[in-house]
Order: sequence, then C-alpha cells, then structure tokens
Amino acid sequence: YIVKESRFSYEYVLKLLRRLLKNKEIDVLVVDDSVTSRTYLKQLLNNQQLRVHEASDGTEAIALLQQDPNIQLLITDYHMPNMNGIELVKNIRQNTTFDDLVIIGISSHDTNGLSAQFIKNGANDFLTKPFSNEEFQCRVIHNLEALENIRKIKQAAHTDYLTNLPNRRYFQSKANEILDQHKSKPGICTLAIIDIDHFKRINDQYGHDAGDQVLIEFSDLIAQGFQRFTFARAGGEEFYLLLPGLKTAQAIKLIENFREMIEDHLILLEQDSLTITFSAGLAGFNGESLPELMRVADARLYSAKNSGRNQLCW
Ligand code: GH3
Ligand code: MG
Ligand code: MG
Ligand code: MG
Repeated sequence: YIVKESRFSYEYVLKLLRRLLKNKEIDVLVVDDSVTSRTYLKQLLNNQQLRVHEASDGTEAIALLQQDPNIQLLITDYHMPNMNGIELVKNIRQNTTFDDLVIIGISSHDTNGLSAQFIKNGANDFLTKPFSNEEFQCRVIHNLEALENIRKIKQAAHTDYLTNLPNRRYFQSKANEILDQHKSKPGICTLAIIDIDHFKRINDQYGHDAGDQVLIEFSDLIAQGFQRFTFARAGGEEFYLLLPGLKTAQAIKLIENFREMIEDHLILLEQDSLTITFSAGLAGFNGESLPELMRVADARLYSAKNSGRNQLCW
C-alpha cells in the first residue's frame, strides 16, 4: 500500500533523518497483523539507524513496550484481530505520556473518521493508506524531532544555566517525591543546605567571571561527591542536598568529609588560585512538609555562619 516514489525526494528525506539522528540509535515498534506490511515498514525504517521491533497484535505490542523502555516510537495498523489500533493506543496512553513515546496510527482509506479517532485516543499523528515512502519518512522525522524538542525543553527547565546542576524547580518536585516515600520511615532522610562562605569577597577580589568559575567547579565537586543523591543549585552560592536512606549521623559524616575535602581543594583561575569553604545546616526528616524541613535546615545554616563558618550545624 505504499506508493513508489522518485529517487530524489526519497534520498532527500533520508538525509534529513540522518541529520536528526546523528549517532543515536532509536528503537521503533511496528504493530501490524500483516507480515508483508510489517516487512515493508521495517525496511523503510531500517534504512537509517532506527532499530525496528515487530509485533503482530496489540497484546504482543504491550508486552514488548513493557520489556523495552527504549522504544520511542510506535507505529500501529488499525485493522488487527482481538484489539484494533485505536484500542491499543488508548490502552498504551493509560501509562505513557507524549514525552515517553510517539505513536503514529495507520488507517485504511479514512471514511469513518479513523484518523480523528487515533488522535483523540492519544496518537500523535496518523497516516492514511495508501501513502508514499516520502510521506511516511516525513511523519517519522517530524514526530521524532518534536519528541526531542519536548525533552530538550524539559531538560532545560530542570537545569541551572551556569553550573548545569539540577535547579531548584527540579529539586522541589524530586524532594517532595522522596519525602512522600519516606513518610512512614522517619529518621532516615536528611536535608542539607550548603552555602559558600564569603563568596562576595571572591567576586570583589577576583571578578565576577572568576566567581562563576568557582561556582562551576564547586558544582562539579558536589555532583561527583553526591552522585547517588538528589542535589541542586538553589540560586547564588547556595545548594540543596537530600540524602534519603541516611540517618542524620551518617549524613553528617558524609558532608563533613566533603567539607574537609573542599577546604583543601585548590581552585585554579587563569592568574590566581584560591580555596573556599562552606557552611551547612542539616535537618532530619520526620514527616514534616518540605518547606518546614527547609526552614529548620536554613536556621541551622544561619547558626553555622554565626559560629564562625566552615562548619556544619544540625
Ligand atoms: P556568607 O558567608 O555569609 O554566605 O557570605 P557571602 O558573601 O557568601 O554571602 P552574600 O549573600 O553576602 O553574597 C553572595 C554573593 O554571591 C553576592 C552575589 O553577587 C554573588 N552571586 C550570586 N550569584 C552569582 C553568580 O551566579 N555568579 C557570581 N559570580 N556571583 C554570584
Ligand atoms: Mg491489519
Ligand atoms: Mg555565602
Ligand atoms: Mg547565600
């Protein structure tokens, strides 16, 4: 059911696809009860780095999706035994979002508004048979590109522009999720607020660009030192750290080690080198809300500053 096409336009589409994919491998699932159709679509998709999986009905497709979370695009026929394409889409959309998976429905000649039904039930796009190779490839590229853009926007919204650390917005949603899981397990989740000491002096003495460089290097050290945990740049020279699974005593030990490492760590600037210190306030979670926990940690950070800085307070 796919119309043959002039070589020129087909090559053009493939070039676009190559540019989009670069070196990434993308997994695609083709769902169709007809072996001939599946084989044809597979051939088209295989032409580039699209790795094709096949399912001959809805049940098989759902099982494959659960096994392989790397599948990013699903292309489904409408007419299939047991479960038609629209029922399949409806079923899949109960637990996948538009930034998890792209779905393209394929319907035969659109007399009963099948294409609209596909979209209403959660497909991103549809094709009506017969379609050309070029049209098929364009829809695939267009939808994969849209998926990539959604992911980029989401990533940017969660990332601090200077340091590339997760930002406060990300931290808040992630921390709420973690605290929720620890509601019935008090005493084994600790929040810390970390603030670099006398950071203003670094800006004053070495310039704002040097200050930025210090923030970037400090952030990299946080990311390395606490990679198992949830952390963020809260803003300025302040950082949040959530340590689930650790009692306050264990969290103190870990952050104290980090404090000792930082005070000895030489930061190299273009002309100079310097060392920094930080202060931290810790609060053990006992079922309170995130803002309440933050207030406790913040008050302790204030105490650490007032007691001479370069220390932890809990
Ligand atoms: P304290 O020990 O009490 O925390 O003193 P401090 O100087 O670290 O704290 P203060 O809040 O007085 O100053 C923070 C400074 O951080 C002021 C601000 O200009 C600077 N700052 C905030 N964000 C950035 C940034 O992105 N880049 C640079 N270079 N400086 C920043
Ligand atoms: Mg069919
Ligand atoms: Mg400070
Ligand atoms: Mg500060």
